[in-house]
Amino acid sequence: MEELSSIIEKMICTEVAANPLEYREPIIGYADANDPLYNTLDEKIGAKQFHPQEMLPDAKTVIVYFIPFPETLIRAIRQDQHTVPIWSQYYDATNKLLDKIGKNIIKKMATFNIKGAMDPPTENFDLISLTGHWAHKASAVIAGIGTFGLNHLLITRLGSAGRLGSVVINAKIPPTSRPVSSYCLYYKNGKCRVCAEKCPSGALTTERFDRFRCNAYLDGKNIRDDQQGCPLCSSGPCADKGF
Ligand code: B12
Ligand code: SF4
Ligand code: SF4
Repeated sequence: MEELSSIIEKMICTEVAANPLEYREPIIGYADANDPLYNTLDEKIGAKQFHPQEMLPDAKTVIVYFIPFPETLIRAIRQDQHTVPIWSQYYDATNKLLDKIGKNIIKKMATFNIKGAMDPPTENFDLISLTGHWAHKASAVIAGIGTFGLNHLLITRLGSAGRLGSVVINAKIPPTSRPVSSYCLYYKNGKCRVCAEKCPSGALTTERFDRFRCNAYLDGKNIRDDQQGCPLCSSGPCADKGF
């Protein structure tokens, strides 16, 4: 039988290519559901996180997929405007695409008698603490498809401008390896602070990320559909590549 990883990768790439919006090539990785890093997340994140086995009792693998936004979008967000309609358009459309991909992976796995479970790409967080119980970024870091940047986003080899999802399954796929050093220039050599300098709300500095301040800014700004989100911390040199 064809390798499970190759079936999953073909499915994700086909879904992304068939989408009316353009994207770059998805990055797909696998975390061992028993990776000891999962036991450290409550402390690192400061809120109770689901272990993969709380998502699916006999979880063995977490599939993570990052869908990088296209160069046209990255050129638009680098113009430093606070409202970028293409960012809003991709924000909504990519959430739907990620949800569809996750549900299709679970359906496909069922044809091999494999169980799957997932959480939606977003809207799965507590509105008071502004923290989710299943953080896709944490699984992406454990699967090695990227590292955290000063912008508090996942930076992959194709950058941080993109969105990601994850699915837990009860079949074993060999885990992908983790990069040896950070993809962020600030963590690499201290030579970049662009995301913090661009942040219009003051939420992001070299010392901290104040999610309440970021959220208050987003709430105040996102009045119309074409104003959703803020692209500025996704628009630095790591928007389209990791270092
Ligand atoms: C709640 C939430 C928000 C809240 C609060 C953000 C927050 N708490 O971080 C608000 C509304 C403010 C927000 C804003 C944005 N969000 Co948001 N958000 C989420 C959500 C639902 C949960 C995030 C969460 O709980 N994070 C907690 C932890 C993981 O994040 P953290 O505190 O930054 O992690 C630090 C430490 O805890 C530690 N750490 C955490 N885990 C681990 C694991 C290991 C192994 C290690 C070593 C360290 C470590 O290091 C991290 C960096 O210092 C996720 C979807 C999801 N369920 O995953 C999307 C998500 C994180 N958001 C996303 C995006 C794109 C945005 C915005 C750009 C939206 C916009 N403006 O248009 C901004 C960016 C703000 C920023 N610079 O981070 C994307 C991230 C894409 C990417 N490339 O990383 C996600 C994954 C949605 C998606 N499906 O793609 N978001
Ligand atoms: S803009 Fe620079 S400092 Fe900020 S996350 Fe990207 S590489 Fe790191
Ligand atoms: S999304 Fe905007 S306000 Fe929030 S941290 Fe990023 S740049 Fe700052």
